[in-house]
Amino acid sequence: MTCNSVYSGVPVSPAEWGWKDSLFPAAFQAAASAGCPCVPGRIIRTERHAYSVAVPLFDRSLYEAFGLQLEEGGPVSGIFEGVRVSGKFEYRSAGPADYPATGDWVLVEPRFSATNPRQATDLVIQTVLPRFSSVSRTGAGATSDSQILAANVDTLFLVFALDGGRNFLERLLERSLIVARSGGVRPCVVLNKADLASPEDRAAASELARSASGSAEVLAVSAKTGEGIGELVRLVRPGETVGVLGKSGVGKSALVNALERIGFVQGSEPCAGPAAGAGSLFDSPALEGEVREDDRQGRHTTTSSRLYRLPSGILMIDSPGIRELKIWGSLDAVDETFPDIVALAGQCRFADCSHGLEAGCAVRAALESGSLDFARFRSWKNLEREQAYNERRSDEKARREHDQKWKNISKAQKKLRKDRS
Ligand SMILES: Nc1nc2c(ncn2[C@@H]2O[C@H](COP(=O)(O)OP(=O)(O)OP(=O)(O)O)[C@@H](O)[C@H]2O)c(=O)[nH]1
Ligand SMILES: [Mg+2]
Ligand SMILES: [Zn+2]
Repeated sequence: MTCNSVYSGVPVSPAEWGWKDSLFPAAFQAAASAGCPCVPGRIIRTERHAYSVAVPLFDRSLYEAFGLQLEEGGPVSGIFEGVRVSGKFEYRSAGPADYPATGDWVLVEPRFSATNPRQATDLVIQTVLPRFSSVSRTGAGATSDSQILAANVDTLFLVFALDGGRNFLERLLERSLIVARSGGVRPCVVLNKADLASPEDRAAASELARSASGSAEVLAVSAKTGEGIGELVRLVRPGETVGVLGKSGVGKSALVNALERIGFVQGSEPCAGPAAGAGSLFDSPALEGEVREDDRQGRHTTTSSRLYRLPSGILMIDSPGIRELKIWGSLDAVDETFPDIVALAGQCRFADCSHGLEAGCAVRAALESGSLDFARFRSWKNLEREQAYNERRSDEKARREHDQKWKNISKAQKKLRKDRS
């Protein structure tokens, strides 16, 4: 199969695709263990098992170190579509979480044209570089059944809609904060559709969100009128990757488009249209859907995650809406989201207090005095229980998968020996 380079030779630097120099050592190591001449590229779109990969231009010395012979025409670069993983990759993978996700850095091996050795006609994905962060909607991260919405994300917009429907829920906010924090991503709460809310409702939702979010920023914005979008852009630096998490219809894709329209790099004059070359929205804006009139729920318009390079230099990954957040993060991330309760629990007389009927329980005292909201306490209890269960389950599963992988390898080796003899 041949894949097409859509913007071949567009001179976009690695940093403009969100590359961090801390990834170099991992890339070298992966290239050495893959034993092939490879270049790093970033997954910008995932469509079943075909990927779109942006391959930036690295310094010449990098290609030489990777063992890639360069012709006069220079190294491979551009946006490639329909890229697949190698057979070896498939053989080694235990499950979906091992496969590339949008935002991943991968090592791709270029295959050159027989008639023109300078022209790469095909790319094959050999390795996924270790993720520095991820937004995962199921599974405890380490196991193969977790579904990764976006990888290598710096900031995650937790998007809610102030449209009077059930689109701003404290409980969902708590879960979303845990998803961000356990994935190693900085959360930022975005209350969208502020144009549809009365000033009172807006102030009340902002206040509620602030008290639940701790140190995370909270902004009320409107993707429709553009209100607050400037402030949102200023929270992120060019070259950073932003993900979005929220229910269908809250306006995640509309936010991507609103940020696209803003079109300026911080501290500089607004520029006209998309940045030159390797297009921001390289063929179309993010698709926006309708919401149902009765309950304001969306229709799952966005069906797969996709990375956009915006004129402001920000990289944005638009993701499908979440139906329910069965988050599986870490217990640490739960604690970080409920610092008030953790502090109270620290004052209980017994270290293993279950905050039931024990004497000297500071949590129960706070509940009785009304200084701690009962719904918040119940939510914390449930999340702690859920997390503890998931952590146990994931440890077990990781062990089973490890065993299975080795069983497969030894089976394959046995067969190989038999075939040879
Ligand atoms: N009034 C108003 N409407 C908005 C705003 N943002 C988005 N919308 C509308 O809300 C609808 C849903 O927006 P989308 O951007 O498709 O929502 P989404 O979160 O991407 O939904 P999925 O892709 O299904 O997960 C569209 O009709 C948008 O035009 C806003 O700030 N104000
Ligand atoms: Mg969408
Ligand atoms: Zn207690």
